[in-house]
Order: sequence, then structure tokens, then C-alpha cells
Amino acid sequence: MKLSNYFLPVLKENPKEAQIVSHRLMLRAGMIQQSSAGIYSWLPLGLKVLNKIERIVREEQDKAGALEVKMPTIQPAEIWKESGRYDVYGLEMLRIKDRHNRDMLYGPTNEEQVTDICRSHIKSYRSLPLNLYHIQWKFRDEVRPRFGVMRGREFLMKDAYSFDLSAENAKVAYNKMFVSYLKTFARMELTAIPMEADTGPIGGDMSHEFIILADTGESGVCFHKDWLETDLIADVDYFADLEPIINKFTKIYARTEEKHNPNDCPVKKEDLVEKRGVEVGHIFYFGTKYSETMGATVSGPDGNSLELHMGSYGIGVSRLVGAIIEASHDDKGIIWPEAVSPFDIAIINLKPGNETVDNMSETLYQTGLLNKHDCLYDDSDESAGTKLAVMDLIGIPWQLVVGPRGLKQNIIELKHRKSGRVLEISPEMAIEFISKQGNFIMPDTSFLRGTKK
Ligand code: 5CA
Repeated sequence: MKLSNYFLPVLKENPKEAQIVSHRLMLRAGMIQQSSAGIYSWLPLGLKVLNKIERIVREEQDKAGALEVKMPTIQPAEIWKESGRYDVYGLEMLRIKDRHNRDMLYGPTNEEQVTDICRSHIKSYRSLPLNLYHIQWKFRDEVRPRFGVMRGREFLMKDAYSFDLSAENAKVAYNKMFVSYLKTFARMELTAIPMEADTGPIGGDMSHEFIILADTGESGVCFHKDWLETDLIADVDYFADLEPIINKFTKIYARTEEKHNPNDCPVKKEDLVEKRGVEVGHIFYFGTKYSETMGATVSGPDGNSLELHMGSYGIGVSRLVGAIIEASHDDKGIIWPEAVSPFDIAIINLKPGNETVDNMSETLYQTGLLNKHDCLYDDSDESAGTKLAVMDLIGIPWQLVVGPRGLKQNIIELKHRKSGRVLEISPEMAIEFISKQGNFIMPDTSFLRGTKK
């Protein structure tokens, strides 16, 4: 993508309405624009990140054996009346009437809708287990939408729903999602700690929230200090059996504030850490709560009727964009983990109009594209200082800086955003660097003309 053809409305000043760093940086980097309280348009750069996160979530759900569907955003009130949640959900639910005066609603979650699908089609125990998921916009009329996409009213969620014959089988489905979540967040370079949690309006008696520690987080959490001292999550062998992995995690105390009871806490006071965090995922086992009220049964091996045991599993896809920024930024801007970065690499032409610089930049850009890298080529007329600042603000992990003075000395600068390292490499090396397919790796410095910090 050439910057001259792109839409990147960056802001020079810090927007006043943003109280936390991720909201501030998302607005400054031209990723989102507020439409009304808690409702946003996703601009090109923001949407690219959202799509990359969505893709990782989808790949891991598919690997865990869940099947993708797409349920509607607008649901009929009847199914919610059947489950008994229509009245209890309260003001958070956006209720709508259609032209025939029928009660509809913008879905805050999909337990009813998916149970309705299942009861229509799943008649026999032979069709189980089943796990259906979708990635769809939700609406919750939150009392206090704030912090940008972190607590929106309209937000993108991945929600999966498992159906099993017994509580024991449902636990297997739960564990699969548990481990799949650890993998999903690890791919985004996030440490999300699974914590025992309350179930709220979803219901049920077993639940874990996946929490990223951040001082600005809305969730209070209490956990054993071992979580901070060992990198349990990085150490997981994801190909091992599920059970030992789950045990490894659940045996170390970690609970959300609501679930933590100081009077019956097994951890000594001096070992207990109390912090704040962002909830990026939440999984629930709620047994037959919906299948019972909505009549979702299957015939068992003896022809007897059995109620389905269900769980639901959410990931805040749009919230993750903010959460990743909270976890990875500096005073210059965002530092994207490579897996979710809007672009893999930037080529910065410091002097458009200078033939040598133009030719070199164009060659690098074309070579990058040819080798399947998502390249952003800054061919704009901004000042060199502005260009460099914008690339740091929008967090592009690798940057090749091409200027007339450097080229005279046969030098192109290669910048690594995360470490802050700047290497001076020859144009040939720059072409070689961008020609490699797959992830970029810092070149071996012994081959360089020189290095500087
Ligand atoms: N049906 C269940 C699981 S699929 C459910 O709705 N769970 S939830 O309420 O915990 O939401 C799942 C995830 O959506 C949360 O962990 C959080 O990451 C995200 N989420 C919830 N509310 C919001 C919101 N207002 N703004 C952004 N993300 C949200």
C-alpha cells in the first residue's frame, strides 16, 4: 500500500476524551472514529488489525474442532422469552420493534439463538459433541461505555457454544476451549491469566475469565504471586494432553475480585497479589440451563430423552485491539506484535522526487509485495521527521528508511520498532532482507557495515 493512496487520518494532538493510552493511540493512529457513545467506525488501519485478530481467533477455534456459523445480530424476542432472560436482562438489551410491531432485539449474546438451531436439527446423541461458534457484532447498552473499544456498546465478539450429552463430556469441551484460549492469546504475544470467575447473566456454576494485567483494566483480580514469577503460559506444551495443562493452571490460585473471598482464601496474605486487568475472554459451563427451558433434547442410546449440557465461550475481538495496545506501547506510540500488525514492514522514502531514492524505495516495495509481505510505502511529501514519527506511532514492526544522504554512502536504515535497534545495511542487504518470505529476522550484525543504537 502506498501512503499517498491510503486513508490514515493521524492526529497530532492527544484527543481530550481519551482517558487511557490505548484509546488515545487508536484515535491518534487514525484507527477508529467515534460514531456515538461506545459505537465506532473502524477506519482502514484499525480494521486491518481487527481482521488479523479475528483470523487468529478463527484459526484456533477451527483447530479446537469448533464449527463456524454466522447467526444474526437481530434476534426475535420470543426465544428470549422462552429462556426467561427477556425480562431479566434489563436495560443493557437494545429492544426494537419491527414494522409489524413484533418485539426484536440486537443480540447481546447468542445462547438462545444457538439453542434454537440445535433443537431444530440435533435429534440424536450420535450428532454430539458439537461446538458452534461465530464472530459477530453484539450490542449491550452499557451504563458507562468508556475507554474506546475496551468497553463499547457495539463490539465484536467470538462466541462459541458447546453441546454434550453429560456434564463429564461438557467438561472435555470446556477444557478444549480453555487450552485453545491460551494458544490464541499467546499468538498475540499476550499473557492472559485464566481466573475463576462469576457467571453473571449467562448463568452456570463454572467459569474462567482470561485476564491481561494492566493498571487501567476494569477488572480487579487476586492471585498467587507465582503467576508473576514463572512464565507458565510460555512454558505450556500445547500438544500435551489437555488434563495436565488444565491442572497446571487451575492449581495456582487466581480469581476475579467478585469471586475472591478473603475469609476462605488458601493463599497466605504475603503471597497474594491484588491487581487490575482487562478481561479478554470468558468461558462458562452452565449445564442444562437453556436446553431445559427451551426444550433442546436428543434421544439417547436407549431411546430415552436427554437434555443437552452446554457451555459458552467468549472472546472480546474488538476489545483485544485495545488490550494489545495497553500491553505493548511506548511514549512514541503502538508496538504491534507482528502477528496482528496492520503492516509487516514500512518503506520510508525520505525524499520523494529524488530519482535514486524513488527507484530504491520502489524496488524495495515491489520486492516486498512479490514475497507476500504486507508493505506500507510512505511516498508522501511530509517532512522526514513527521514520517518517522508516524511509523512509530502506528507501530510498524520493521521499517526501512531510504534517504539521499544514506544512499550516497550505500546505506539504508533498518529499524526494529520493538527493540529500538537501528542497523545500517547496504541496499543489497535491504533487498535480501525484504525478499525472505515468512517472518522477518534481525540480520546477523557481523555482516553489517556498522550498527548504531
Ligand atoms: N455468551 C458468553 C460467552 S460467549 C458471553 O457473552 N460472555 S461475556 O459476557 O463475558 O462476553 C465475552 C467477552 O466479550 C468478554 O470476555 C469481553 O472480552 C468481551 N466484552 C464483553 N462486553 C464488552 C464490551 N462492552 N465491550 C467490548 N468487549 C466486551
